[in-house]
Amino acid sequence: GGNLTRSQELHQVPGNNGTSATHTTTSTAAQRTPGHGTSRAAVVAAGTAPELGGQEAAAIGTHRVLAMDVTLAPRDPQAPGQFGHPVAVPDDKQEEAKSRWKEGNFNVFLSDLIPVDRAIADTRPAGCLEQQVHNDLPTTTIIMCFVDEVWSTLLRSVHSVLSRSPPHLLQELILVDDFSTKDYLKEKLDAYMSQFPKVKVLHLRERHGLIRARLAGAQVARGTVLTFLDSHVECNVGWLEPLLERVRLRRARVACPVIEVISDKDMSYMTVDNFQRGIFTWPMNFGWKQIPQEVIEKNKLKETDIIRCPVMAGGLFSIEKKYFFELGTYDSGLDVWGGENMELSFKVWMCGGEIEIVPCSRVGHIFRNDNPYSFPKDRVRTVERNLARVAEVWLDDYKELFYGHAYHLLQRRAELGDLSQQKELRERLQCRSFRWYLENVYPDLAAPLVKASGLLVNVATLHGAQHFNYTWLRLLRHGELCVVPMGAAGALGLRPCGGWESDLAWRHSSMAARPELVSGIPTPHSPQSSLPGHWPLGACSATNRYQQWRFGSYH
Ligand code: LR7
Ligand code: MN
Repeated sequence: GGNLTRSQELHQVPGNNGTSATHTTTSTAAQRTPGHGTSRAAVVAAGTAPELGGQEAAAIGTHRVLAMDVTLAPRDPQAPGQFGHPVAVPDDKQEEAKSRWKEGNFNVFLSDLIPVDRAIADTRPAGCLEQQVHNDLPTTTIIMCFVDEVWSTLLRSVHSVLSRSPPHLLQELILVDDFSTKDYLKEKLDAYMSQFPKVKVLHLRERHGLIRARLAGAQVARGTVLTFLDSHVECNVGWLEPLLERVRLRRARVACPVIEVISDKDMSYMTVDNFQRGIFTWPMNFGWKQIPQEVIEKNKLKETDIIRCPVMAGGLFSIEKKYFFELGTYDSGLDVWGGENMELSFKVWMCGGEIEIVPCSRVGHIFRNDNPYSFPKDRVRTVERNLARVAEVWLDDYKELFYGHAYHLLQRRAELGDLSQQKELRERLQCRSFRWYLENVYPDLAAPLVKASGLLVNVATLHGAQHFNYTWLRLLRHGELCVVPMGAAGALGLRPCGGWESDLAWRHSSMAARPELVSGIPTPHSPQSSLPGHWPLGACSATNRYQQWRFGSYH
């Protein structure tokens, strides 16, 4: 939900009968954020699989990706939604469809209408058909957690795995029922799944939340690789082998499929633009970012090239089981939903691994505007707390940027719980700094350690004061000293900044866009000297030019 909506140019896949393409365009906050800094995306976009050619291929044994597919001969070619085509709700069913929407926050009526084993168009780039994978790929356990998932949607997810994964690679599919309340997800689900020997249903006896539910699945998994999926997906043709191939080639690697879009409105299967990286913007909002055209051209990137990502979306990925446990899995202090993708992404990169999107692996996912299940505690607070835990453990000094963009969380640091185990883990794994991550993995993220700096000038008097840094924690900082109100008269002085006390904070608004309108720093009634000194404080006023200050530069 929320900022996690996959939104970008969406292209309806032409079906077998040549249906013309429709285009939907939406945009994310992340995309609307103007790009900062240089576009050195090439650094993170390069790095294709070493192709196995000639001799090596012969020695190890490789084959083309097996296209386990029902697309060519679907059971019922005339059924609605077949081939991933859009479906319309009949006029006389509009009310019903509308009333059922909230069962899953997508068009549940249509999901029930289309076959659970429908065909979808093979959306892989053409070059994928020629690619080779090893004969001895590792096996995988697929872990699909759900709470109150829509019946037909859950079944379609399961069928897509079973019918499009080579059986010898599928160790098992574990459905982790995170204490669902719906009756059909109890005996009826067990009975249905009993026809598939590889499917296991694990009913949790209390709500674990997605993060701990995944761990419950991981504990009992027997495959070499864990592959996590959401419970409203459709795996596309040949989706599994390219993921396992990447993990086989390097174990310290998380391989993600391209996440395509199953429309929440008409259930059509839509492909997405190529060359998208998983990124985040402050304060740690996940998003997608297109690799700039010039970078694509300069590096002659092909549609089939592996794309290295600063962060992953979180729901769909393969990771070697042993490696996942070496990394300490997820921080089990994370609650219910959210932020775990950031945690694992930082951990993987900073502790020596890498995260990639594998264009020859494609899985559709129903994107919806809101979670259809309830949160044990407040949703926003839960996610915010999770993100703050991640910031505290992984961001070093850059956590100030996180708090600067989510300032209200500064007051809630006491709620974060014990972080010592996570910090110890980071020590033990000898992980790199966040600065290293920024420089090497995500160089195009704007991450200035202070908001503004330089000569602080009063707009009314044009009086230039000392050089100050205005920090994300809103301190007016000069080296180790901070500007503070002093004495009863409310004049200013300098004092050691100390830790994270917020009583030293100064409000300074509308900075970057129109620096001449900055305001909020102290009211000087009788301006006489440089800061600090005789600048008595007064109530904030939008018009008092003595309260308006400008820094030398804004970052
Ligand atoms: O308490 C819960 N218990 C669960 O078992 C809450 C959720 N779940 C299940 C749920 O039924 C679903 O199958 O966990 C899965 C993920 O929950 P969603 O579908 O509500 O999440 P999402 O798709 O909105 O959000 C994305 O971010 C989440 C953050 O924690 C998870 O990492 C999701 O897996 C992730 N989904 C994807 O990456 C798919 C692409 C979306 C994007 C971007
Ligand atoms: Mn989902």
